[in-house]
Formats: sequence, structure tokens, C-alpha cells
Amino acid sequence: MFDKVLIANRGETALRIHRACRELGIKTVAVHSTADSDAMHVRLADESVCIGPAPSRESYLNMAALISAAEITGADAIHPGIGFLSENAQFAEMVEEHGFTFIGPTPEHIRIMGDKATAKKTVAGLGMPVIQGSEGVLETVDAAKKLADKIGYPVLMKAVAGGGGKGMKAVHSAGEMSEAFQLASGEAQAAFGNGGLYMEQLLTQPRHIEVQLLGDGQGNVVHFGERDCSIQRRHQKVVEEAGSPALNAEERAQVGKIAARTCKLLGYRGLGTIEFLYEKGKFYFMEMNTRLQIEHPITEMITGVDLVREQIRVASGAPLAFKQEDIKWHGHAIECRINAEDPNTFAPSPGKITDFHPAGGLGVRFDSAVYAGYKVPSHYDSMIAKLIVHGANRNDCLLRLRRSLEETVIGGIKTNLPLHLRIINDPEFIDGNYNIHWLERKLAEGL
Ligand code: MV4
Repeated sequence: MFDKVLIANRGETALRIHRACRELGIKTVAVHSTADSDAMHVRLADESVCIGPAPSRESYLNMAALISAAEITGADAIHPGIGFLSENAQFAEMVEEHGFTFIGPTPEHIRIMGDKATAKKTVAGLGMPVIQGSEGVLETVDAAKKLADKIGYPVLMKAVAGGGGKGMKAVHSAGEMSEAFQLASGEAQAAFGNGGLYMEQLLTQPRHIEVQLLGDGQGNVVHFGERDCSIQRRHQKVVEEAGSPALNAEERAQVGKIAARTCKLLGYRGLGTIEFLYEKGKFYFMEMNTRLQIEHPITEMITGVDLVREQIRVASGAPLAFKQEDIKWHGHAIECRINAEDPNTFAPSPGKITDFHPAGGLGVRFDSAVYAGYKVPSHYDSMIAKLIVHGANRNDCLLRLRRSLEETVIGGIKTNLPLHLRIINDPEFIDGNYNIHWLERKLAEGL
């Protein structure tokens, strides 16, 4: 096992990893920008290194500074956390070249899954159900029109370098293709430096259902069931549930099995998530994320497994500590992402937190790195906390979540806590009757 881990992240993610390290008897090194000198992740770590000025690209994305920090402090391994460099194959390679362990998958697996068309082709070759579409990149508008005629409209043009919905355009008829193609390709070029597009049949009312996986790179893979992440706004998840209110036990076992089988065939090591679109009782591969995810705690709450601890263990070379049949699911869990933003306009609301009371009690987990007196910086994303609630069933979970949202106090800045109450009190949400378009439709209708 490692003696010392450098955590290349900030905020509640850095804290989450620090806690797992502590319980494993591993010393931690925090890194921080000049804007984060007073941050909780810096205070709790055994050591800390300032790696640059406030902008992420000069600090948390600064590979040379991170490697230097690991060298100076004598760390054995680097945990990239979530976002930032967590899915950067070049960084994973650099970490290993300098003699540190990258706590994550191999650079090869990161690279395959980072190219959405290559990812799809790879998993389709392993028997994964995929959405009808192009085999790889479409070079011209004419090629796109020809294929769309075959598939049938509507189709979706997607960026191979994709993510976050950038470079994605729905096309409803041949007449729209030329403009959509140029727009999507231009957007992808600007965002990712790669304008390559592929095509899929457009699913109009799907749910986003993803399966949590862990492999040890030694032939063992387990799945931890699914999360329903359909409640999103502008490709940002807002509320997540485990399990999905749309699935029965049979479907859960089915999608888990497909996902685990694929990872086993890949020889996958580390935590991973396979995202599916689910429509009319069928699952279709969407993407694979080769990192820890923000919403991992809801899976931890229903399985009782510390996913970050197991992630660190497999990175150190240990085989999986359990088999698929050891994983049992108990009750239901929901996570609300609490953002420093206006609950109506969604404008960011950085500034000083004057009053702070996180909800607590049985079945309640409040993951955050903020405190009374903390100043939320404007340089980073607006998520400041996650409220995660467990109940014996979905109804109990909802009752406890409502109580916890009402109990939470975050004063001095605006937060989306009132929006969460509006969402979870909505009759359609209570019925579990929603898809990926639900939240934006309800907001347009004045939720
Ligand atoms: C789709 C789709 C419908 N049909 N693919 C959005 C981001 C990117 N990761 C993939 N996305 C989608 N792909 C086909 N063939 C709809 C979406 C999509 C979406 C997916 C999950 C959660 C929220 C979403 C919001 C809009 C569009």
C-alpha cells in the first residue's frame, strides 16, 4: 500500500479522497492555487504545496507543477480526483514516467474512452448494445446525408472528442444537415481542438442510467448497480438516484452484467462508469467515464462499499476484495448537488458564507469542504456541497431528503437549495416519471 498520496484536486473531492487515505493509514499531500490557501482540503492534509495562481490552467491543470509537488514531498502516488486532469491520458502517462502511481485506469483505457467514436466501436465489438449510427467519423456533409437517409431522421451529430453536449446537434431533415454539420464541427473544433463528428439515431425521450464498476486489472470486475442521472440542466447533473425508479431487479442485473462483462473483456483496472441511454425498456451504450464520479456516494450508501478506498487499493496492485455475489443493495439513495448560484437565474453566487448548518441525522451524508466564514472563490465551478440521503425505500428517502433540505442553512450567498425542494416536491418527480428533458421542460413551465 502507498505511504503518501498527492491529491491533485480541490474542494469536497479532495476531502473525500483525503478521508479514504486516512482510513487506509496513508499520508496526504494537498495542492492548491493561491485562491485556495484557506481551503479545508489544505487544512486537513498532512502537507500542502501551492502550485500556482487562481486560474485552473495555471494550477490544478498544471502538470509540471503537480509532478514537481509529488517529487518535493516524496509522494508514491497521485490521485487526480474528478474533473481537472482525471481523464487526461497524457497526464496519466507522465505520472507513471516519473515513477509515481496514477490512481486510475491505464492511459490506454483513458485514451480509448476519451474518443467517443473509438469508445463506441470498441465496446460494440465486445457485444455491448449501441445506438444505430456511423462507424466512426463522418468526413463530409454528403456522407452524413447519405447515412441519415438510411437510418431515418431525426439523427444526432456528436463530437468524437465530446462531453458536456458541446458539438452536438439534432438534425430533423436533410435540409438541416449542412448547417448543423458546420455548427457542430465548428463548436467541437473550438472546444476540443478536434472537429470530428459521428452520427447516431436520435433517441427523443431517454433516461440517463449509468452503472458503477470497479476492476483490478487482474481479470476481476464487479458492478455496483445503477444510478439514474436524468435530472440535468445544460448537461449538468442536478439530482441523482440509486437505484433508478425506472428499473426492476431483473433489468438492474441485466445492465450490470453487460457493463461488467465489457470491463472484464477490456481488462479494466480502476473505477469506471458506463453511461447508458434507456428508452422503451432497452439500454444503449452512450459513454464510459474512466474516473471517480461526483455522484458515487449514492452507490456507497446503498451498497455499503467505500468506493474510493477500493479504488486506491486496486491502484496499489491489490486484487478486488469481493466478488459480484458479495455486493448487496439496501434501500434507496438520492443526491442533491448544492451550487453557489441563484436558484432562478442560475447566475453564479460566489462570496462569503456567513452561516452554515449542514443537515445531519440518520441516513444523511453532507459532503462539502465549506465552513462558516469560508469565501467561495469565483474561479472554479459552483458546486459547494452534496446532500446525500439514504432511506429503506424511495418514499422514506424522499421524506428524509425533504427534511434535510429544509434543515440545511447556507447563509451569505445564494444557493440552489430552493430549486431542489421544488424538484423533489413535484408530483412527476415523486412518481419517478421523468427523462433527460424533464428538468429543462419544468423550468420553462415555471417549476
Ligand atoms: C444522445 C441523446 C439522444 N440520442 N444520443 C448528451 C451529452 C452526451 N454525453 C450525449 N448526450 C445525448 N446523447 C442519442 N443517440 C441525448 C443526449 C442528451 C442527454 C443525455 C444524457 C443526459 C442529458 C442529456 C441532455 C440532452 C441530450
